[in-house]
Amino acid sequence: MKIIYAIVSSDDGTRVTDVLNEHQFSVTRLATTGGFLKKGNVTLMIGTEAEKVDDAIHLIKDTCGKRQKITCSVPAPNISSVSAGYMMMPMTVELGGATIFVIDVERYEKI
Ligand code: 2BA
Repeated sequence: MKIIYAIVSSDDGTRVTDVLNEHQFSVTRLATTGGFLKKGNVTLMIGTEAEKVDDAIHLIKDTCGKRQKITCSVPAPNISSVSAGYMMMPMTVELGGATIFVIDVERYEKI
């Protein structure tokens, strides 16, 4: 038996929990905060047999792996139209990703 801790972005938390549940993984979702950025994220706790760990990690990677999105930044109200035009240029931002820990479970009981 293993326990997987997967820290994902808050935006991906619900989707990845649903996908894992659809594949018969039990998940506990914790609302957590990154120590560096002090921004909310989600930590998933998934208890599973050792041979299913890779399947769970593949599902997490497929659902919330790093990806890119093209977006336009919104100019601040006090910026001139010339600067604003420049700031409205599309830019590529990176989203998603997961930090995963896999830990041995010494004892597992449901009472
Ligand atoms: P990531 O490395 O993708 O980490 C995303 C979040 O995953 C972290 O949020 C933290 O909640 C968790 N995490 C990552 N590695 C961990 C570990 N070894 N142990 C426990 N939890 C871990 P934040 O702490 O807010 O970090 C957000 C992003 O800021 C990180 O993205 C990384 O790119 C950067 N970062 C974190 N610590 C840094 C540092 N000391 N110096 C420079 N950049 C840092």
